[in-house]
Amino acid sequence: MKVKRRLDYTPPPFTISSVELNIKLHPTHTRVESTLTVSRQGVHNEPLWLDGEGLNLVSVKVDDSDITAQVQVSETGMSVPCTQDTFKLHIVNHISPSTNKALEGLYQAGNAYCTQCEAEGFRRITYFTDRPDVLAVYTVTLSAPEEGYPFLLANGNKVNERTENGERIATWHDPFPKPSYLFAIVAGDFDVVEDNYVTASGRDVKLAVYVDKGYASRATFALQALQRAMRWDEENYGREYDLDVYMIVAVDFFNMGAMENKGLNVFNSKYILADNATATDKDFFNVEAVVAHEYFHNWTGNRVTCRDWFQLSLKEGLTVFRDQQFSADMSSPLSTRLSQINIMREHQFAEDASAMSHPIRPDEVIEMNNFYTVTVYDKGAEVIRMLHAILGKERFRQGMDTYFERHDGKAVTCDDFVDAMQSATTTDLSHFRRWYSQSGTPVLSVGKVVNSESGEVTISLSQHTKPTAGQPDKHPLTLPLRIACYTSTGKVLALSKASEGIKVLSDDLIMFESECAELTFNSHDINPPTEPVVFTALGDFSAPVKVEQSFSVSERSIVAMADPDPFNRWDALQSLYNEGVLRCQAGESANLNDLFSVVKEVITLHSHDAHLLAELLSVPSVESLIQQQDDVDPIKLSQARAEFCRCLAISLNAELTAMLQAPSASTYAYEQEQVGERKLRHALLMLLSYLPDTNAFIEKLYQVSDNMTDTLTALNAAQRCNSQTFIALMHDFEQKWHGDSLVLDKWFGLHATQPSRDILSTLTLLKQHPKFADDNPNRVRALIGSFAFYNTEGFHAKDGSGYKYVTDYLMELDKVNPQVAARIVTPLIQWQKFDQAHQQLMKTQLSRLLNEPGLSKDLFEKVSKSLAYEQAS
Ligand code: B3K
Ligand code: ZN
Repeated sequence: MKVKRRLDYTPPPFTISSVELNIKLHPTHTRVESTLTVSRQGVHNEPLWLDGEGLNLVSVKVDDSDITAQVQVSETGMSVPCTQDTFKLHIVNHISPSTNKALEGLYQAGNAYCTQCEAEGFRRITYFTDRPDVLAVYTVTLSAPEEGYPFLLANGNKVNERTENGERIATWHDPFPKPSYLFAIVAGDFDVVEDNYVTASGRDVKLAVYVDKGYASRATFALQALQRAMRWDEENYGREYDLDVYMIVAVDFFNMGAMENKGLNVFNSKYILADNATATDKDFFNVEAVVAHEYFHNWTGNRVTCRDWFQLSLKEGLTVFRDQQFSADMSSPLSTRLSQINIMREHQFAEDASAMSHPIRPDEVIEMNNFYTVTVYDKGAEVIRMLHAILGKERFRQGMDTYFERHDGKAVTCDDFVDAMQSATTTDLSHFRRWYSQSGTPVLSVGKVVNSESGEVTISLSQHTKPTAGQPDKHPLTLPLRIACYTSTGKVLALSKASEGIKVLSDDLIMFESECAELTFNSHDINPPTEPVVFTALGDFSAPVKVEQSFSVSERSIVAMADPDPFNRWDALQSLYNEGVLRCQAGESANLNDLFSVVKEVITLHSHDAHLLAELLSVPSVESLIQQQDDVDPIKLSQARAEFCRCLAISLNAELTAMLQAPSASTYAYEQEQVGERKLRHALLMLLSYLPDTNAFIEKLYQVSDNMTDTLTALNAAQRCNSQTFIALMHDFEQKWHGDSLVLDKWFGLHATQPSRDILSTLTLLKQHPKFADDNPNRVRALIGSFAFYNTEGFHAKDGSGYKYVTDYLMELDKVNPQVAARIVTPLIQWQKFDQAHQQLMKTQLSRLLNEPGLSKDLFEKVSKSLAYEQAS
């Protein structure tokens, strides 16, 4: 299959400055009439190439002459002979939205029509130069039966609406030139929640959220989140909204989270609908974050867009960074940061260790949809965060202002972005740019020598990145390190010397750019041998790296108690837990008391802060533990983790039980104090559920809970604690919520992650559930996705049955929705970390997939890379 390469970029031979679309909606015969204003760029005689897939072409005219017979049509597009330099091209084609189950282009979601064009979906609607550096002004006329389609929506501002012979006809005009991937239309009947927003400069903007009938009350939180995001972007980045109306439509059938189409976002209903009875605290958090993310794209993505898809992180990494800043301002900054770090450690490090490892700006792509990854998004955001640390808040803002000034209305590259940042600082960023081209997770090794005579503390730093798929040679990267050196009583040592390879940016921030280097700290009035000194290098997880540093248990205890940085304090306990799991794996579960006494001390110190306590009491997930080891037997690891949790719960039973409280009398609200209380209850129960006598509390919690967070805490705990209780509560839950698809997804997910011996029969039964459907991505992700990603013992079963089950399903799903299939295959291609036996079983299934006739590009790219990596490694 065809590989596209970043370095092959050439500017488009033709541009299209305006597009007029006339779309007459019909389930199987939607008629699309398109009039394009085309201009040749430069001097050449090439024909005009237009992308088009799955289209039924009716006619083509250049200006007024019919050239249908002269065009050459293939499966991927058409070639149009043309002699003029500027001309109008008139195309008519048909498409069938009701049979479009891949959910790319125009499709039906329930009774409504909607579109998804990023990355390359516009070519499934009509013929076009479907690449992000062709920016055009769109005028769109939609028509559909008056009955059933009271709302006809498109990008921009509505300029006309009328009815004619039972048809509704609406015309929209978007004055901002945009790439085709931001095009959207929606038609259907909805409940609408409306409000307005007055921008900083006094312009009145109409806001509207469209949801399924009967769901209006679940849309108000999203609308308010939008208003908060609009204000925040004005206050923090000086960015205002630019159209007269901002619309969000929520649909139940959607391949991912949401889409930032200009003025007309389309969302997975999961990230819009939220009320006190059905949404968890995490759901509220996610709704606010995703609404903000799509809104922030209006500047970082829409006004300034990507030149080509290899530059995706230009808009995604930056917009994720912006939504992370926003979320930290709206909720608990520490929990927000820790959940981002967990995503990096559980998922991004895993991707970087696999055959799909790629730089945040990839070099080669077969199917672009495969590159909406944790690397491009989350590591991309970490790269922006590093720039933010290096430049500091003010200069970073200056750099952003320059970026917008220089590039508004243009399609640009990651290099253009770094150039704008460089203009705001005297710190040389040329070495930093390597983060855009080098893949893999660097390992930072830290050593410490204390000279008892001089009192000097010498820290040695070195960095190394293992070869990754397609990149055998690695170079040192620029690592901004937030450092601290202090004694057990909290006395801070001053940095006195930094060797070559290090730039000191401030008292606690350095840039480490070489393979190895040294720092020297002066201990003046303290006496290191008697007062132990510790050094930490990665406050706030200041670079996306793994750290290797030998810490004794007592040094970790000092860090957990005294480090100035909350991430370091949390991480010190995480590494103690990691060590505890390792000891359990080695059969030493009787030897954990030294660890537990540190945990006790730390939680006593922080007993007043529920948010922090909840984080401190969370044992690293199996997924993040896997990234700390090689040659992993996932079943043994999962059992060792469970054993560790059980021992921890026994040892801390008194403390944990004392902190465990039933929900307070106040009714549920998504507000931070309550969120902290529920989060702590969850963390405590996740440990105490290893002890059988917690069952009564779990049942009680389920009965008294007035909110989805506590209800799910009870179900999660029951899943671990007592299978009879779990079955009974799940039955009750289904009775209550079977009519509510978002809540029902949680129920499917809980079934899929249960540690049961006959999990595969459970899955088979659930696939036959009347509410399960292969063409509903949320359902498929809830059942099969949750199993593959999070049911360690089921998915990695020794006999390979879990792998086979998922593979069999993917073969079917690939025919319906290749994008979703290619997401769910992720855990299967990440075999590198496992022992030989598991690797072999995983590869056997990957080979079966690769041999499947008619495999999609999406699965082919991931599976073939994964198997080819085997030969190379
Ligand atoms: N830009 C979209 C993602 C599109 C994914 C295409 N397969 C959502 C977002 O990141 O905001
Ligand atoms: Zn995005």
